[in-house]
Amino acid sequence: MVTNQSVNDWVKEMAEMTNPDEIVWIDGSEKQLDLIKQIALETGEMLELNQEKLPGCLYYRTNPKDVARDEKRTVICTSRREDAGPTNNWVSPDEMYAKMRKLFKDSMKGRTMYAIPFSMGVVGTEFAKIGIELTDSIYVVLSMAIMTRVGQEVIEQLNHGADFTKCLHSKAQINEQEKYIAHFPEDNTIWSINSAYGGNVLLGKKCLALRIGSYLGKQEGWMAEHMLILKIENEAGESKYVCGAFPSACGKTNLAMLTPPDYFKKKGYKISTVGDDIAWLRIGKDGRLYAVNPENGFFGVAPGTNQKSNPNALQTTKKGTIFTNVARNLDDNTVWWEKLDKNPPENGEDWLGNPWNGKTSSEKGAHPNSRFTAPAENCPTIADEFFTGEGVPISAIIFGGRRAKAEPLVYEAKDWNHGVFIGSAMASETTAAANGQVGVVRHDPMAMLPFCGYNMAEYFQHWIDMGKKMTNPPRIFHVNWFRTDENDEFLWPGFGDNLRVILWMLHRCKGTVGAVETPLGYEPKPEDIDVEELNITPETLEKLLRVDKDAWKHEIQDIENFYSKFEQLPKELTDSLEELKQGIDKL
Ligand code: SAT
Ligand code: MN
Repeated sequence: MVTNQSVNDWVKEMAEMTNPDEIVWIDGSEKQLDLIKQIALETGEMLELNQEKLPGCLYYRTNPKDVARDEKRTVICTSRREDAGPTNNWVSPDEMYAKMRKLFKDSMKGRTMYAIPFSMGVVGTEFAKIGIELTDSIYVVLSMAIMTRVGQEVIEQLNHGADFTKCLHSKAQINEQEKYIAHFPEDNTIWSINSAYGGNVLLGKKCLALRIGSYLGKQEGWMAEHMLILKIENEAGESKYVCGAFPSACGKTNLAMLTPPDYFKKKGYKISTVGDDIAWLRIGKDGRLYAVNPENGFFGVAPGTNQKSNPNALQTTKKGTIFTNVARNLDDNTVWWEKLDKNPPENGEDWLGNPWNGKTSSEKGAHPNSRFTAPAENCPTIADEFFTGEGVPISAIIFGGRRAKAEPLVYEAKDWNHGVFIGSAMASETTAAANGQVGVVRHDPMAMLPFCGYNMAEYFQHWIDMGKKMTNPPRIFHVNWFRTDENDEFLWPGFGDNLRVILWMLHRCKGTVGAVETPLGYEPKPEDIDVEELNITPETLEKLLRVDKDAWKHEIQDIENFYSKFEQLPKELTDSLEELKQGIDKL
């Protein structure tokens, strides 16, 4: 029972506005979640999948116009416009509250309001933050129960007076004209309406853990980042941890669950997964940076996930998973998506619910941004440290994007501030994870463009300030697994072989290999990347590492254009840009 008066007052106020038939507090018990699941099955909101092959798994379909994050409808509501900055949509809090109150009025009439007490991070740890999401969607309840830590322990924290983020969601009418995902950082509040797609409605994830989280991190001296966290154990049994920031749908889940090539496996290398999407980072007493994954599950892109690309992710989805907007095999009531295997169902149903023959149809069965929502504990490679929530010391931060040209396979920043510059200047081809055109290059600093909850110039400054506070900061690297040749073929095999590049980074951290200085930063000497048992020619490696003068002249112009959005950028960044320009000119 919730005895915290401010919680009860707030829930009452929200219920008066949205007018649900009843309010149900989620206690996180299996019994209650099962009951709620039964309701979803009875109303047809969700479907049960083959319980022998996929025990505890459910199927869900969103409205066809509601299949991805909607950046145009995502707003940051701060009193002053400049606090949201030039990269966010801004509306004043008063105006947005007024507009949304009208939309929320009676939006839950005839429905149940579920109150979900949740924690991002292991309850009670230094890193953890609490939220309550009020929602009229069972899909949200069941998904939040996978993605966050839900229930009694959180209620106890609240009853002890813990601060919490006030999250309100109503699917309302799923009216795309009136869809809003609004953040009120000054009030620690998130309101989302007229969507039922994960990124817009699982408010603990991008909304709290990144947008509100980044704002809180700036105030409180920590960082909320769009990063995977990976553990690497070497042949001597030593463990190292790295974080990687990549835009949505650029392979973070695959990198986080990487399977080492046989050659490294035989030598005793082992990879474990701490997180695949979000990292919260704090400086430890020893002056190093420590990371936790605040989530409790994976909300991964289904298409492209297969036994070869990511067997661990596939295994993770075999029980207790919700599949959204994938195709169904009606013969055995299982799921299918593009590139799962070479055996699409003949008697299938596509993500829209239409009859679909995967053998003959030229249409896609699954939506390109179809997803699995799977418990982290299912993951065969999940790291022990995930469960303690204590924070792992980070040796290296990796920035990367999806870039056919220009960006080399890997380079290392000269120092922390130069690394901040590299992160601020990174760009990537857009993917199906957000509404809009796919495949256009856009600047996405630190992969946080859609997720930074305040002015990005101040966010860059925060990065620089954090660097000053660390006596032993992580080294910073930039990677590009996606560079192509003249025939548009990928030059680098990617997936498990990315370990080879990460091992070079760890050698750099230890100081056991040298490097070549380029205008971009330090690149590997080709012989220092271990390509044993990999079929790659020295010419290909050379192409992967080449700094192309003309391409970089364009790149610099693009960075200048992007930077011109900001009124004031940290001098450290503009100095680095100037230095890069001079270096490229001299090539
Ligand atoms: O849809 S989510 O924002 O949760 C996933 C992503 O786009 O990174
Ligand atoms: Mn993401």
